Amino acid sequence: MNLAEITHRAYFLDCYPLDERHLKISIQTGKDVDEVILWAGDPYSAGIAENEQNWQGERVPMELERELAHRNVYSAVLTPVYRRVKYHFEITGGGESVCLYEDGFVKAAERFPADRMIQRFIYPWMNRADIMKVPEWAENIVWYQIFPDRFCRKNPGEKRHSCREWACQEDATWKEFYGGDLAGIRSRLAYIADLGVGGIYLNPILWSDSNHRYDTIDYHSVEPDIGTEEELKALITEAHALGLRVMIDAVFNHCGAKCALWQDVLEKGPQSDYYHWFCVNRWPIDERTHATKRGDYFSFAFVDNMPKFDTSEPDVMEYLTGIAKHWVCDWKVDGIRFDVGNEISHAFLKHLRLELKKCNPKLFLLGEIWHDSFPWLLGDEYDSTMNYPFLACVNNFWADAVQSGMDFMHGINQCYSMYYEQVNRVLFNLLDSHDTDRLMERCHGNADTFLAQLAILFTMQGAPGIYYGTEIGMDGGGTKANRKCMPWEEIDAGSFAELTGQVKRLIAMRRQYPQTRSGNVMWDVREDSRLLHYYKKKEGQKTLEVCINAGEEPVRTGERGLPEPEDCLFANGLEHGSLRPQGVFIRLV
Ligand code: ARE
Repeated sequence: MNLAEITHRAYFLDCYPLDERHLKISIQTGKDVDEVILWAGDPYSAGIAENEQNWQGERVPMELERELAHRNVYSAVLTPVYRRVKYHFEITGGGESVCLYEDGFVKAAERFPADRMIQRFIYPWMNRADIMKVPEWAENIVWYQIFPDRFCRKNPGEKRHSCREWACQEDATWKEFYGGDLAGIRSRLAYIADLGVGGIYLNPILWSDSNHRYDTIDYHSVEPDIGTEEELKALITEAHALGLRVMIDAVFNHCGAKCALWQDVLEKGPQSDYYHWFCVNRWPIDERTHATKRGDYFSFAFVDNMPKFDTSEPDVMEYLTGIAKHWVCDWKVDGIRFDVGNEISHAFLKHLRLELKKCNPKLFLLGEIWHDSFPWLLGDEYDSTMNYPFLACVNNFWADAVQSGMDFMHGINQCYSMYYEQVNRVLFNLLDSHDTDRLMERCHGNADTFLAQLAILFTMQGAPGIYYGTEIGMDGGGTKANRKCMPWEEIDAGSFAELTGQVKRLIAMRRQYPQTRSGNVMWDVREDSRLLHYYKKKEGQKTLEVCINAGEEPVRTGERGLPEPEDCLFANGLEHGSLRPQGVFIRLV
């Protein structure tokens, strides 16, 4: 056995409470391990000053929970009577057995000399306050993301910005306005609810400089071009009446250059009361050239007109906390998505969570982080993250035809091995957003592939989100064309009814069958096949089978018992005895 591939460290992902009674213990090993036994028991079972050599735990066989590309994850769930546990592992592979203690490996057969000091792993106490809790409502939701400028325009009146004629344009750059507004969204709430989604995620809605509104001018005002604070509060009330949650976008990493806070700094320099609110490195700032590239001050990326807050500053923390409290206590938002969520200080996020959860203990806090988000998901900051690794895993499987179904399984298992189970239940899984090519664009207009990928999205654990227009197969690549206007005339004429019907069927299946939301996946995939075949299990429920033919050839009944379409919860590309390439079926077995 390659001992270097065996890793465990008591705490964090390897040993943590699922709730007040259950403690999950995991260990990662190489592929050369056949069995892992957990020896677990109470640290004080034989009294306080006991002889470690004589300590006896109980023998707990560990389950092979997830197979990753080069590692395996074994786990067990304990219910320690006294809320504490001491343990070590006995690992067997290749005909040898070793024990792993906190201070290293020992050959299992060896007996310790009486005077040797050893240290087993210990989880000292399962304190309630330390157990990660996420809003239960967020576990069963499907999100619908709306880019306000492009969703629906209702108020024809004059706007701050001149708006282009509402049309589904290819070249809708990030500088042009089309005038989508809150009244427009309100007028389409029934349409949104009819999709079967359970929540709306609104891209920024505060007074800003651009059509994406990630360059905030005034944190206290709704963007006048889209409506008033009263209209926003009415939208939230009406959404709640339809059973829709509302999550808004917090741009707390930076503001827009026209924000009065930054303007005061530009005018007064170090004499400004807000000079320390930002990351200014030298003064005066030469605004004519790329000041941030030269380092005069820091901004989002090198975007000069997005000066970066110093979120380590208590004044900044208090200011932004007050803004967010208003959204939670007065606007009654259900969730907040944090833009550039990985650059806001942990200190601020810890403070913010404590303050906001006092206002609403069931508030959902989502970080926009494109990579491993674990440091922000320990239970004292975000509840969840935008699961871009999931998007990449699905995208790369189709983009790289060499990948097998087993490669895909390893990729998905990796996504779910990164966080606590509590987080996995509310992961914001997505296949596109306003920052990426649209799903239909990446599927090159192939509706079969598009539906196959949505079938994965809606049968994996987490809180899946679709980007507005997904339901009509809207395409568009890059941040110019991925934010087109919704073609309401065509939608209302039923031009997209068939595809929208398929998407609605997947969402309805998601809501009706808890197996789709379960984390218990049994894979049936091979290294020499691109067939994606897995089973979703949920105690007390029939097993859900998902089968996607991502290969080039049809799958015939001879190779694998294929159902008839009418016997499936969802089927696309399934004819009698054949599942065509990019075809999918989902059924109960
Ligand atoms: C626009 C154009 C860009 C152009 C830029 C120049 O889209 O192509 O280069 O202008 O100024 C908002 C707008 C964007 C706009 C941007 C800057 O929506 O359209 O760009 O402002 O003006 C990283 C961050 C992530 C960030 C993305 C964009 O980690 O937080 O970059 N996403 C948020 C929002 C954006 C928003 C901003 C931040 C700024 O969701 O919509 O942009 O407030 C890899 C990396 C990621 C990286 C990702 C995308 O995966 O790992 O870290 O995300 O690529 O680049």
